[in-house]
Amino acid sequence: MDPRRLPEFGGFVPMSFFVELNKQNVAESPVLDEPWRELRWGENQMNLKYVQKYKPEQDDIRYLRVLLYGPVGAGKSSFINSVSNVLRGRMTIPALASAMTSDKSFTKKYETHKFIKGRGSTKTFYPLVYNDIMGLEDGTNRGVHADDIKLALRGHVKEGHKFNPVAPLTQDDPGYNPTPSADDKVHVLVCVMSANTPQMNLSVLEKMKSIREAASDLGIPQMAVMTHIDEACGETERDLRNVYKSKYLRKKMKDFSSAVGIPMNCIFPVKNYSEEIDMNDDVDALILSALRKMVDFGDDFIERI
Ligand SMILES: Nc1nc2c(ncn2[C@@H]2O[C@H](COP(=O)(O)OP(=O)(O)OP(=O)(O)O)[C@@H](O)[C@H]2O)c(=O)[nH]1
Ligand SMILES: [Mg+2]
Repeated sequence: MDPRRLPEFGGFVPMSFFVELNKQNVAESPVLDEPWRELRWGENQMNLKYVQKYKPEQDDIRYLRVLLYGPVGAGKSSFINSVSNVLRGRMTIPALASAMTSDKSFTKKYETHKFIKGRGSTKTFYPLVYNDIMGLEDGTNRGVHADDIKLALRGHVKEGHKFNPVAPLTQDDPGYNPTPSADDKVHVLVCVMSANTPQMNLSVLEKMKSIREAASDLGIPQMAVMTHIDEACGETERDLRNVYKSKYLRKKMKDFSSAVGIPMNCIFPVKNYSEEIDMNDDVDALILSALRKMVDFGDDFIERI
């Protein structure tokens, strides 16, 4: 019998129907069957303890300093807030993030963020600090100057210095610190980029490259966090545990890795706390996974200096 004359269809079925059926069967799934990177989702407490207990061994280094840089609006300030939330186990907002989309950086000053440990008379700070910085913008004389970030790497930028995109910091400037201590210097450099943006701008990429080269010359370890993974991939938005199954996010990470030159095993996808009002274990698991590596890489560097 002609397969197109199936009785249940009561007559003739057009061939395009079968072609369509076949297409649906072979339509590619956006997720892999197995994650390409193993993440143990149930180990939050262990990872949290690891980070909370960390203390640099050297006497002259009170803090392990992490410097974040990246394009405007990538989620640098939000990442600091997320780290603070995870360390303190509740929602906090130490770094102001901007809810407005703009091509101009919301963060303008060089600011160190410390995280409170304990309460009342036992109040101290974790020996892990983050420096937030103005975002990199497209074009010359816009956004933070790459030379200013290079000075920050060596500890020459004073706390509270307001970045001037037109004139990078010089030695005569009051914002210049001529005698940085060992813990004014940066111990880990972290690039923050969003998974939810199309290809990165060439001039921003050039700035990132020169910052990376300066950090490499100083031997500073470098890694990256890829934010906005929820907005970039529907499967990951539905369930964060799909992050390492998402073909789209894997491709995005690979593209980013080759564009900026940071190896895949130093790139960590995260979802920042943005619209949640309560803590979430899966959000924490990704933040902690990146945080643990920042502590390890930074500590390795501190051990070497
Ligand atoms: N959905 C989602 N939103 C995010 C994420 N990370 C940041 N955001 C939002 O993105 C916006 C910009 O984030 P910011 O943290 O201010 O970005 P920034 O890199 O500090 O920006 P500048 O200081 O302007 O350079 C805010 O509205 C955040 O709530 C994320 O992982 N997922
Ligand atoms: Mg900011």
